[in-house]
Amino acid sequence: MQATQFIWFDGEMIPWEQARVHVLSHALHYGSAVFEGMRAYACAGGRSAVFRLNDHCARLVNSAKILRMEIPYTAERIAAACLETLKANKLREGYIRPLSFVGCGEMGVYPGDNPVQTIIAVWPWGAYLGADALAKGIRVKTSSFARMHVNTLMTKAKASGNYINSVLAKVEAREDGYDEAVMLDTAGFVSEATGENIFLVRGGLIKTTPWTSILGGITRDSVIRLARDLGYTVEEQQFTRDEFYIADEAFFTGTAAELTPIRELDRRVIGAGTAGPVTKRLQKEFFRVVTGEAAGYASWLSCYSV
Ligand code: PPE
Repeated sequence: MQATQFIWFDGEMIPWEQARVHVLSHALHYGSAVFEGMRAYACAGGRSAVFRLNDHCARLVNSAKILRMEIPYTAERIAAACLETLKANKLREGYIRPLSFVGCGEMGVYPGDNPVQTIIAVWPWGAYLGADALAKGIRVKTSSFARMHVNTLMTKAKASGNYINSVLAKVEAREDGYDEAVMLDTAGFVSEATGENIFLVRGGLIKTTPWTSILGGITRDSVIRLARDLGYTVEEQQFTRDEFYIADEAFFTGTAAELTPIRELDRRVIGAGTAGPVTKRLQKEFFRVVTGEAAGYASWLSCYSV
């Protein structure tokens, strides 16, 4: 990770290397934290824009609500602080990571009155799944780990503790020579990847997993809207791994992964084994939208200049 200068820490802008927490923080022991990931893109005329800033901050607050954690800031305050942090670091494009966590106080599972602390860090972040991934697509594997059951952990909360399931799957996939893992839900249907939602294209129809065992991806929501605006039919429907094998095209969506084509699942080549035409069209449109080049999506962009 490429360090920047300042981290926003409960209302103060402090030097990156001084942003420390106590080792007895509740979140470190029990995973009691919620976070977000956003991207800022450089636009024309020296301006920049954070993609769907307000929606991400609203999701952060909702994640906390699900966990019964009280963040002492509104979504609006956190959104403003994200822009302040980008400007303080003079970052024209990069990744934004707000995190609210249960801090230090009483020890034990019950979080009690331990303070909820919030940080916002920003840093430059290139292609998440490797330099070639966006152009050529990636190789993925069905994980031996199931996505957590909807009553085991709350999949709609972007909660730190949930990510141990992702870490297990990601490590397995990488050690087995794949770029990413596809996880099935506990009923056996395709759910999501370790940090991405999943789309298939088959017979001109676009399909993505319903909002059940997945995190409601903001990129997913954006791509559904873009695809429909381009005239495609998009269905939110369960599908199995073998439907995935015989798809014409497949891709992942996520803030970090953006829109990454999938060229292989479990050693079955998907379609032509490269980014397909629908994937490429949506990818192109996505990058036009996030950089402010497509008309009609201005409400998704929070502009700033450094
Ligand atoms: N599912 C999961 C499990 C997930 O973590 C993400 C984002 C998504 C779907 C897509 O959501 P959205 O970004 O709103 O479209 N994963 C974040 C964390 C990546 C990381 O390595 O950290 C991200 O993409 O920022």
